[in-house]
Amino acid sequence: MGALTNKIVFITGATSGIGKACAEEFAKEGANLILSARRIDKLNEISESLKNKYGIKTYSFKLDVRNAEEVRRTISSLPEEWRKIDILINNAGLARGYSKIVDGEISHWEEMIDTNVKGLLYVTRQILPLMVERKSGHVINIGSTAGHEVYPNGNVYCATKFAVNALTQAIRMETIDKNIRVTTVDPGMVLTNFSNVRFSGDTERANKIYEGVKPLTAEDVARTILFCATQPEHVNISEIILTPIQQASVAYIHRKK
Ligand code: NDP
Ligand code: 8X3
Repeated sequence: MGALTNKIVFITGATSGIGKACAEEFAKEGANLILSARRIDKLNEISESLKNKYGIKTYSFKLDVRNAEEVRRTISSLPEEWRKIDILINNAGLARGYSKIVDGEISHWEEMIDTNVKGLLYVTRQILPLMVERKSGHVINIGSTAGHEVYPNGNVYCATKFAVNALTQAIRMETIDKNIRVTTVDPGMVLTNFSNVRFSGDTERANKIYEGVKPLTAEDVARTILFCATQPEHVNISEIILTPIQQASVAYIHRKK
């Protein structure tokens, strides 16, 4: 028996990086998984592999968290046996671009705000009522050190992660009498596809971000998320900030030559 046997965990953005690593870590503990993201082929591959490896159940579907109607339709039509969601991991997110506001691309701002803030809200709006009804559940948002400190050229991405931090606090207060746990896990530099997405496939620029640093791995973050999810039921971890040992703040980084 794993620590989460028979629990249902819903993960957004499960095709890559932290979301994918969470799927693996939670499957190891016996959780049944609802996996969502836009790339359905990749999602199905991950889902099949976890079922075979850990003997868990999975339910996967294509979901773009930016589309409020798609979020409403897909979640409201979950089969009955999948509606008792114990843990929601609001992970889907991205940074796009790295410019000063004076030079900013409006489409980049919209993509980040629509995904990181509005997408998180749309998904939470559908799943939180199910938790409130059952007086049980755990919402885990993936924030960032960028939700605590701003850095030049990070502007809108940072603003979205500050918003995640604010929304986490709001959900926590608003469900205080509903026996629901609410957590934000806020990593610094993690080696995933994040920087490739930020620089729209310019791998040279993306790789420079990690020059001389040993970044966190997606598995490091997933294990931290699992830690939050496996505490005794009366314990709420509000916030965890984790960074590589070489990173003391978003922009204060010791790079080995
Ligand atoms: P990845 O790019 O590796 O993974 C991002 C995941 O989000 C993918 O599975 C992607 O799936 C999904 N996603 C993106 N947009 C959407 C969308 N509109 N709808 C549904 N799913 C979407 O990056 P990370 O794993 O690093 O990022 C995960 C989270 O961690 C993000 O919220 C990010 O801000 C946060 N974070 C990352 C850090 C880092 O340094 N890497 C540090 C701190 C926080 P698909 O494309 O298939 O839809
Ligand atoms: C990602 C970390 O420092 O690139 O959330 O903004 S950073």
